Formats: sequence, C-alpha cells, structure tokens
Amino acid sequence: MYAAGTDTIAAVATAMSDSGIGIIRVSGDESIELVDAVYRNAEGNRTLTKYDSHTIHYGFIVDKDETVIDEVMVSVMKGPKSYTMEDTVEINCHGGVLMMRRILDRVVEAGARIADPGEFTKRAFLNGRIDLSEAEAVMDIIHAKNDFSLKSSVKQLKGSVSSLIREIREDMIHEIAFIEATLDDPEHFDLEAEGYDKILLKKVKTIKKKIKNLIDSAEDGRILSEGIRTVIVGKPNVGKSSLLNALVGEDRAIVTDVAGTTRDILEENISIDGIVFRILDTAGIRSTEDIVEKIGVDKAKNAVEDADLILYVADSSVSFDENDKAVLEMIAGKNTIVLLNKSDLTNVMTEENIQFIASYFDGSEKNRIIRTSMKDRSGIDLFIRTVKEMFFHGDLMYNDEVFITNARHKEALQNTYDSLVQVQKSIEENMPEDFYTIDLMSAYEKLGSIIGEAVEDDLINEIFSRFCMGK
Ligand SMILES: Nc1nc2c(ncn2[C@@H]2O[C@H](COP(=O)(O)OP(=O)(O)OP(=O)(O)O)[C@@H](O)[C@H]2O)c(=O)[nH]1
Ligand SMILES: [Mg+2]
Repeated sequence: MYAAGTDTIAAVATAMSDSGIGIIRVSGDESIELVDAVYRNAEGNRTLTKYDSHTIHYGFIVDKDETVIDEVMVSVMKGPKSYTMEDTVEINCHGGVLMMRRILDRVVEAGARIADPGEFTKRAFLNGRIDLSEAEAVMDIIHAKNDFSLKSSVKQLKGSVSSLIREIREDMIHEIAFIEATLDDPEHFDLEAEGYDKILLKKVKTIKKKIKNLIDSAEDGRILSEGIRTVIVGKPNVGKSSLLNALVGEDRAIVTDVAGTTRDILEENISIDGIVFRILDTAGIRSTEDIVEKIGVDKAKNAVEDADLILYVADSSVSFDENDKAVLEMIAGKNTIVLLNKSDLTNVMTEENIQFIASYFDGSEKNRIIRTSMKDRSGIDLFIRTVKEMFFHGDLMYNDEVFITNARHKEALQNTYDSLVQVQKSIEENMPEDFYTIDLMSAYEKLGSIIGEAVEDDLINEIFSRFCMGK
C-alpha cells in the first residue's frame, strides 16, 4: 500500500474571509508538541501535551516573545481516532483573515509545513480510514450546490458506492480464483466437461447487468446534481422570457411587446420541487437581417444541440406560421414540452396546427402539449408534473438509490463493462480458459480503481490536488 508522510502539516481549514471563528488544523506525529510550543493555558503554562484525547481547552497563542496573539480554544485529537488517523490539533481562533494567517505562520515557525490542497483527506485515504470514492465524496460535499448532490455525496462518504463495488469485485475474484485453481490442477478438473462455461457465462452476464445499471444511473445522477439543461425556444414575442421569469419567480429577463426583445442567451439555475433546472432563455427564431438578432438566433440553435429538455413556446393567440415550422425543424426528435401560451387570450390555434406540432415528436409526446398563461400562471403546475414524469417516472427516488455522480467512476465502469464484454466473447467462442481470467482480471482492476485499489500514484495526486486548502 501507500506510505503516508509523517511530517506535520498545517492549514487554515475555514474560509479565508472574515468570519466569527477561524480554524487552523494541524496534523502529524508532532502536531501536539508543535502547537504546545505556541499555546499557553489561562495561567500562562505549556500544558497541551498533558491533555487527554478529544478534549478542548481555553488559552492563548503567543508570539516568540510571549506576547499574546489571540485568545483561542484548542482541541486535541490523538490518532487513530481523528480525521487523518494522525495526532491532530485544531486551533479555534477569531476568524479574521489576518489573524488566521498570523497563527498559521506561528505554527509553521514552530516546525509545521503548509499542507497541500486536499492533503488532510489524502492522509485519511493513505492511512486507510476511507477509500478513494469516499475521499472524493468529501470534495463533492464541499462543492454540492443542491440537496440532491449533498445527499448523494454524504451517502457516498458513508460507503454506498464502495460497498456496491466491493460486492461485485468479490464475485469476480471468486470466479478468477476458481478458474486459476482448476488450470493449476487439470487432472482433477475439466472446466468444459463440468459445464462450468455455461455457469460462468451466466455469472458474467449478471455482473455486466449490474455494471450497466450503475452506468445508467450516472445519467440520472448528472441530471439531478447539475440540473436539467433546459432551453426555451420559439418564434419572437410568444412569451419565452415571461416563462423564464415565471419559473425564476422574479423579473430576470426583459419582457416587452416588441418582437425580438431577447438577443443574447440568458442562463438561470432554478430549483422547483427538488428538481434543478439550468434554464436558458433564447432569442426568438425568425429569419432576420438584423445582425445582432441573427447571432442570437444562431446561439439559440447551438443551445438546442446539447439540451436535455426543450420548452417550445407557441403563442395560441396568433396564427401558426413559417417561423413556428422553422423552430419545429430545429428541435425535431428532442425531449420537448410544448407550451401553448397566452391561453388567457382568444385561441386561434387549430386542431390541425396541434396535430402538425405533434407530428414532429413520437406519439407519446402528444400529451406533452400544455396550455399555459404567463399572465395568470396557469399550466405551470402541470408543466412541473410533466417534467417529473419525463425524467424520473413521476418519482424522485433518490432517497435509497445509489447514483454514480463522478465522471471518473463512470469511465471506470465503462472500461469494466468493455472487459466483461470480452470475457463473454471468449466464453461464447470457446477460447482457452486462461483468456477468461485475463479479461476478468482486467475488469476487476478497472472496477477497483473507483475505490482506489491499485491506483497509480499520479492519479491519487491528481484527485487530491483538486481539493481546497485545509481539507
Ligand atoms: N396575455 C398574455 N400575454 C403574455 C403572456 N406571456 C407573455 N405575454 C406578453 O407577450 C409579450 C412578449 O413576451 P416575452 O416574454 O418578451 O416574449 P419572448 O418570447 O421572450 O419574445 P422575444 O424575446 O422577442 O423573442 C409581452 O408583452 C408579454 O407581457 C401570456 O400568457 N398572456
Ligand atoms: Mg425574450
């Protein structure tokens, strides 16, 4: 395994901005002695090395000449029961940026080294307290931007992803060991004669299915954590910007009765009923000579390409025309909800028009046509229900499901899957048994990279360097 560095590291663990309390975290073999050199208790004595583990103490950090730098609370946590599994001291000081720097400097003067970003968590990993996917979850928790990300990262930290991966790997190694053992003893075992090939094939297929489910969960995971990439399109003046404003709940986009009001793309992140939308309002689509508007129309077309969801807004109070057709051409085949807006005004949209719109999507899309009015907010609830139906089959089930939310994990799963395809092929083509173990072993290793088994040092360094200071 890896050997963790034993030198003592220090960093400001809280945000580097003025706040009530700042924490300087110190970890390593000499952390307690080292902070002892700069800490004095209420009576002015050096007492830190005498304290029990997991206790917190009032006192002062002092300068070389014994003048007081700050009044502090210092907690002592002896390894292995600490975040890093090493002796750790945390100094709670007043949270001014200058103060935190001074105390950190003082600890460094006493012999600590400034920690690299993520180094505390890296030590927790290298010392074996958490595995790699759990360490990555720490970073995801810090960066979580919404409830789903937070919940799923906390679950990952508690080992939800790791235990699934370990289970699947156990199945694999069991088969590998069995094949290896029989290959070593051909006189007693004949794999083919025993019908083992068929049994193995079945097992490989089951494992493949599990891996596939995890890969698929990554798509839902991405949508839940990053948000549904939603693009509002339609011809000018139909109420696209009004829809954005209604969803955001405030006047973010300029709305006027002049067609061609929106020129550039406006992006907003909103959360409705636990669903996060990254929502883009675009320029109305029409053929135009206006150069600025033209650029806006091109941008809208680009945005449509990588959208998860299109909101096609049509104005039911004006006649359906060539511009609407141009929009439909642009979004054909995409996940679309059609909003027939301005339903508070007299409807001029014919049944034929609606049939025509529906013909651009498959049959199921038909019930995704919703009448709305941004004036009286009608149809918005139905719209939200429709989104849930489309993306989550009506339910947001993320309470007990495990989602893959990390791109590195997804790639490792894909590689594992590819190796399993090879195993299946070798069995089906009656290749020699040692072919099975080579690919099965490679699948086993690729899957192991998720939890940090047999991961190259470079990869480890790369992962932890993305952390923030003090974590
Ligand atoms: N009566 C009524 N008016 C609406 C409704 N939605 C929008 N409007 C009005 O329609 C006009 C155009 O609205 P916008 O939201 O700017 O339309 P847009 O599609 O963003 O227009 P462009 O940016 O020019 O493409 C404004 O005067 C809105 O107040 C609605 O549901 N009912
Ligand atoms: Mg607009």
